[in-house]
Amino acid sequence: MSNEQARSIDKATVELLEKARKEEISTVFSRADRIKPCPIGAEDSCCKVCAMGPCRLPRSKKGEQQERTGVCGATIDTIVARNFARKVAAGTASHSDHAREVVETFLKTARGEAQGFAIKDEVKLLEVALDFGIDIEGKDATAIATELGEKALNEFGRQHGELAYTKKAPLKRQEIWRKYGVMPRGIDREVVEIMHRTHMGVDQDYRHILLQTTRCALADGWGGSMISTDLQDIMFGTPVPVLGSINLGVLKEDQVNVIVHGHEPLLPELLVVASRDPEIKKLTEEVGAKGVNLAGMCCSANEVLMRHGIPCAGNFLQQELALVTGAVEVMTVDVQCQMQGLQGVAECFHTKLITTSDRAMIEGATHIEFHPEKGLETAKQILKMAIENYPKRRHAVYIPDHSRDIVAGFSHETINYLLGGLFRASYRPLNDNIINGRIRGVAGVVGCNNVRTVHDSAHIAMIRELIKNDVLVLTTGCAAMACGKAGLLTPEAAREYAGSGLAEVCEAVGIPPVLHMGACVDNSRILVAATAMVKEGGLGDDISDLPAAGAAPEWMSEKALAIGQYFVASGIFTIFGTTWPTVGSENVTRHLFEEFEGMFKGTWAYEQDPVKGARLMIDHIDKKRKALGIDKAGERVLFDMAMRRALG
Ligand code: SF4
Ligand code: MSK
Repeated sequence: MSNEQARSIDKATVELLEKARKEEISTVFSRADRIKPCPIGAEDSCCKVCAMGPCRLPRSKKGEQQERTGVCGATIDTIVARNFARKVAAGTASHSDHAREVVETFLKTARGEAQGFAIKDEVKLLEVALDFGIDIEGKDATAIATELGEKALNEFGRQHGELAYTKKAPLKRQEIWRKYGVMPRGIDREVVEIMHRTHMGVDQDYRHILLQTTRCALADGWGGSMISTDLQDIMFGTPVPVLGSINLGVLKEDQVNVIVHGHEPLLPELLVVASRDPEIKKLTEEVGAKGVNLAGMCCSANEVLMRHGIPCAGNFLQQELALVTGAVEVMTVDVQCQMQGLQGVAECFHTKLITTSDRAMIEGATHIEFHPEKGLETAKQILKMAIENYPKRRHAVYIPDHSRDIVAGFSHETINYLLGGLFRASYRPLNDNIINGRIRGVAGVVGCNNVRTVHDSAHIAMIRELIKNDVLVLTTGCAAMACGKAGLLTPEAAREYAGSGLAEVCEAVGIPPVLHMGACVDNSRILVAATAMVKEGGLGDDISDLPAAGAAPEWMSEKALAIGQYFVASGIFTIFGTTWPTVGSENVTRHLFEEFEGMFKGTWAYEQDPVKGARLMIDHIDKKRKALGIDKAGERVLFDMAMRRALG
């Protein structure tokens, strides 16, 4: 096996890694070979929050702590908890600042100030307005949207009370949050409070720090991320299942290739519109190209795939490799998960890397800022640059011949409709199939790629084990893309990979055994789906009662930790792979892995082996089935007419 083959289970990735090596192009893979992870940082036993440090408190090889405290007396527990809290704050801030941008664009759209945007889903507008307590009687869509935008914006700066969406959670869950004082007040406030509490000499009780960490994460899941998802749906349309394609083979040698990368779907939505403009089509023909081929990367890809079927070029570890093809005229990036290494790769080719957010610039890249007021103009300007760049390809193009069809776009609303039908849309059939044992349980497998593991391998190993054991998988982010590349996102995958019970249900409904629910912020859809299952009845009265579990087997970003923390605080058993950031403190780890169970009825776990991780999830699901009294397969009885009449 070549070095490259050992880095990824995806053939397109391996082929382009080989090309990068031969051409001496630096990528995340080659840099990871050079830079070994810092052992002290890996267990987060280093504090640098004041200039008397940094204070390093690593354990010896025998596991003993040589220094018990930092210079100020801070214990290893305080230091590790502070580091963890700051990561969750950064993750929450990232999702929520994305949400803020969405809300501001939403408000401009409602006021008629945003170019190219509209309110597309009026049904969802009404539903979300009701969630925010807006009186919709006698008001038109514009008035409701304006009021909703203003209320949503207030959620960020709110100082007291409870975030509006927390009322959507099961009542029992809300009571738990109130009992432990973790009900989020305002999104920004919870992030700021973590930064304050973790400043030198403030909160120095690890359990207390972790309570605020929980409150902050809940402000992400039941705040920023949920707002983002819902308002995007209202503006761009709630996703319905679409056929798309995935992997680097979606790039086209004879077309102008434009990749949208990052997280905010605002500009990408307008690039979709602009790419269909007759002027753009004419300019494309003039340079001898057969069209503009728009493709997505990372979560921007998930957004445009789910709503328009735009092809998805790849996930996190493939971003530089897309440019190594030599076929990309322009890559736009906005915020999050975009590597600075992209610019170095772009410089090896004719590719223009364009930063588009006022919050993110990359040295050497072209900066064309997106503002909703002239969004469509900006989109056209970018496409024109790409078209002009097409004749400047300097190298032979190499596009791996690997791409697959996928079905994506399973929003909560779609699952409701698909399972229950148009006239009785509900989660009843899902709950019934869980109760009768055809579906053993539900797992959310989400999150990133991490170059310290074999690209995509942990996602696929874990998910195959889950579906083989009749666990329906909901997926988002880079995990979803890994599934697409491995052929798990088509209805046919049910027959090939799923256990007989799950396959039977999937085939009856015509869905894949793994449902692609969107981007990172769309993990909020999983919370909504879990809540809908509870409210449907028969599976307990809280999310923690459900036979359900979560995982991020290849996580790398701070956002993943925020997601994991709000999953756990919502009552979901959650497993992370790759590495775990609190191993420096046994107390902090015990608190998160054991004591949380008693408090939040959900807990963290860490397991590097994805199949063992899946087994732990299945054990948890079985434990919950037993507690619900549905662990014995129900006898399937065929009702004759007399029995039906007796039912009344
Ligand atoms: Fe060291 Fe305390 Fe300063 Fe942290 S806050 S760097 S432990 S002295
Ligand atoms: S893009 S956060 S690598 S899922 Fe959302 Fe992928 Fe993780 Fe970024």
